[in-house]
Amino acid sequence: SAGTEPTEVDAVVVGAGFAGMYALHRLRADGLRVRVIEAADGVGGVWYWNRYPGARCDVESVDYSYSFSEELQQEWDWSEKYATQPEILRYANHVADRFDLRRDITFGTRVTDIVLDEQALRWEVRTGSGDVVSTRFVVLAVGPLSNANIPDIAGLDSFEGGVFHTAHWPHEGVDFTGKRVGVIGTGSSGIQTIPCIAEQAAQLHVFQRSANYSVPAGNVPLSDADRAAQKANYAERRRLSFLSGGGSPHEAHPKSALEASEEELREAYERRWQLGGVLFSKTFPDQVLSTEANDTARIFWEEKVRAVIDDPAVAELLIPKDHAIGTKRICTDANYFQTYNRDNVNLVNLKATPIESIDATGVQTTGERYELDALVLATGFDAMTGSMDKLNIVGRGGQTLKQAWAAGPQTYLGLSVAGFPNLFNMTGPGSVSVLANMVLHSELHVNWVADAIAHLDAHGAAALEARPDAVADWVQECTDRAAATLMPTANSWYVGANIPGRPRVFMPFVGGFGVYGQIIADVAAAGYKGFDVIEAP
Ligand code: NA7
Repeated sequence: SAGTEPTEVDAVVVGAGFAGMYALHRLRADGLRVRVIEAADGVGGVWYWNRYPGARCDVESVDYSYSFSEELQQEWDWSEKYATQPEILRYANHVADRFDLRRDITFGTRVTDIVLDEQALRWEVRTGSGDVVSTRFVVLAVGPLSNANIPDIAGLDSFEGGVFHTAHWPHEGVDFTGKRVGVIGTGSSGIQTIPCIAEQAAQLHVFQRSANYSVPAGNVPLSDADRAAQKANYAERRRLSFLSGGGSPHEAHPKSALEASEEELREAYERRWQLGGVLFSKTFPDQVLSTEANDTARIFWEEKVRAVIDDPAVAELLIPKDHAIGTKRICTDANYFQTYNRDNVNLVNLKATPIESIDATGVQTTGERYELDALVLATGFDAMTGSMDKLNIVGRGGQTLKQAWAAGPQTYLGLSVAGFPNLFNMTGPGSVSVLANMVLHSELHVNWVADAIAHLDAHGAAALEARPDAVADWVQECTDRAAATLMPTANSWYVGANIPGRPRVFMPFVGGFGVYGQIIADVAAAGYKGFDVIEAP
């Protein structure tokens, strides 16, 4: 509560998801006074909010978990290869209890303003509850996929059935039994939830704007023997993960897709298909580097998907025509495409007949009208920068972060912004971010920041601030690396294409998690090259 909160701290952490929780643990262990401010009533970030039926991680549980504590790794038992949302949330709560995190977290409170005092080099953090905290460091751990995108559709507010965004799902759940349900959106969230809702609802209409690539998730329960093997091998697995492209151990085929024979291609894709999971899009090392290589995966995928859909006309609509496979995050599913064989499921092609309006009882497209009792918005997020834009972050000269990023996010290493000393951003634009395992990425970032703070203190320095030239170089490097791939060619949320008015900039660093980790470590080892280390005022 406001009364018991310290008004002077060393670090304010915004958000108590995986990055924020570890930031608290690590910085507190380093002797800092830390205050975490979290809008939700509990820890877990995206796993607190995204409670829709079918919500599950697409990174293996053994990887999508903290590595910082060997005791934690050994004592926690994952029940499935890919954990469900409730299990991940239980894990987050377990971590909060085990490391006594809650006493330094203010829940149910939203940060509104973060304003620099340029003379003192301190930040004033204000919250919606009227709290004011003065701090030396700010760690933004708000998450790249946390600001829900509510589509701008005429009449949406007038709908009298329930409207449920996947990222704001009611805690008590929703019973669709006997109901006529509409789902708008066929990204990862839609593709996970549609098969579950189809089993319950009387009738399900799926409103699809763009078809998406999805592969079988390949989830399986873990046996005691599986868990024992994982626990015995953690050290090596983590070592490989921190060197890997995406934060989980993976070895691509030794050949380029263009060098491989027809038989080798088929064998490799089939093996990945049977295993399941997002690594299908990394079967060959060059799959997103050229259209020719990409086509080998796309053709295999199409054949697999057409084979399980009864109606060829429906199959045609479900096959993407507008982007290369893997250039939007590939989705993983359990019987998604088969769901369209059900009598109670209907696919509405919004490309042919866009939604005109919504009223009290249904959705009107330019083609037909659909009477509905409930509407699910699986419409995603104002990704990467959306949650930071909602904060009034004011740096040097009264410039806001939003102004500084008007032409797209401008960071050095994804960690720091010129004009915003001692403000660090976790897993956002300019870092590998959503292209990697976010738990290990969070650890990497937090450890880097904690080491940087220790460096400042060891040298009696006040602040670390990215230099404008280093920012310009980093933005260029991220752009160049992306341009050497097919990744920026898709209208994805990686380039902000899903939000009207966003500048088109490819935001994540595509060079790989291991490479990125080495780059930021080298910068630190070189005495924070590219940063100004500012003396005490
Ligand atoms: P996504 O992947 O952004 O998917 C959102 C879906 O909603 C996508 O199919 C969109 O179509 C659709 N959408 C968005 N706005 C509209 C409007 N106005 N009308 C119709 N359809 C719309 O979000 P998810 O939550 O599924 O997944 C986000 C990430 O979370 C995922 O990649 C994982 O990393 C975890 P579009 O493709 O834009 O035509």
